[in-house]
Amino acid sequence: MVKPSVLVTRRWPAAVEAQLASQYNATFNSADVPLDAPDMRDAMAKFDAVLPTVTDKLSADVFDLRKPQAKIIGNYGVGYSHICEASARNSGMTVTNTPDVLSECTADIAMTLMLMVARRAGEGEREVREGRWTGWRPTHLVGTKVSGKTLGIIGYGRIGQEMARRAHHGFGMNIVVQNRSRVAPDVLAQCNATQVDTVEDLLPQCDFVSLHCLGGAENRHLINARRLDLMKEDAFLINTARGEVIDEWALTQALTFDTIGGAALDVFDGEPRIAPDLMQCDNLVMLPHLGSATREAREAMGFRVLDNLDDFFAGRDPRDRVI
Ligand code: 8YV
Repeated sequence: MVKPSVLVTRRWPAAVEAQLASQYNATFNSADVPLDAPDMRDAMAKFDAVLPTVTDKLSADVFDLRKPQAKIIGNYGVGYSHICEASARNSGMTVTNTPDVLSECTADIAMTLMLMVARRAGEGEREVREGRWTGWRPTHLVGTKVSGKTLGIIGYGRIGQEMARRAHHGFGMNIVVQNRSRVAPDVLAQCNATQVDTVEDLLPQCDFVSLHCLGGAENRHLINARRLDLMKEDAFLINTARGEVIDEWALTQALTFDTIGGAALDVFDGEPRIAPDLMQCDNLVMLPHLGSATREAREAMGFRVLDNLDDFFAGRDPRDRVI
């Protein structure tokens, strides 16, 4: 049987690339430079499967082909707001993602960010490295206690629930949840969490707010100036979801005028470009999209894509089919 042709748009962990090479007629991007739109269109016209990441924009024009060869887009990652859903649906292509295998590691990064911003770890690190540390004193870089505080979680899917587990069972935090659908009582009970109906209900009660909702058009600027205003003036905002969920201009205003305590971001609108104003905010921690960046998670994500491909080309419905 002829092996299906597969394009892998970025470098993947070696073990996964080896497996892909043995099972498929695989083409790898050895330069690891993101594909531009014409290259991506080209890929859709030539390969049976295209395996993109968050750095590939699969907008409507990429699907606008008379006769695409691609039958499946096996996304490497759980979020797929970089793929135009309507166009993918119209084209009849199957789209899969990689849930579960990165939930713990992404929640770990959200915890890292929460602790870093509350305890001013970013400021401290910059001070030490820049040779500005003058020694211990009782008033030096005094932060905010995390244990026992109230954490609001917007989006109570797999990653939101992992975040709650860490915060509640590890740090004794009270958990308040906002989610687009009703969360089952037994799931809430695992972390003694309370669900509220709206983002407006959640924000004023929380010392920390962590975003775990979908990205894309439906949640663009979910956190805007009006909602930032509803946060306590010493509360912290954490984002490991997608950059577009926060209106970054409004966030810069809130950080500059201290209307919130601080923020910590792993994702940015238009990343890897960072809005210059954000760079000026000392009460902000920034990481370069490290949510799933562990050896374990990145390998598991790759093997999960392989499982989805194997199912698809064997005529089965892939377990992680989202379109
Ligand atoms: C991935 C992520 O590494 O899975 C996601 O949605 O945000 C990241 O952790 C990235 O999307 C890879 O495509």
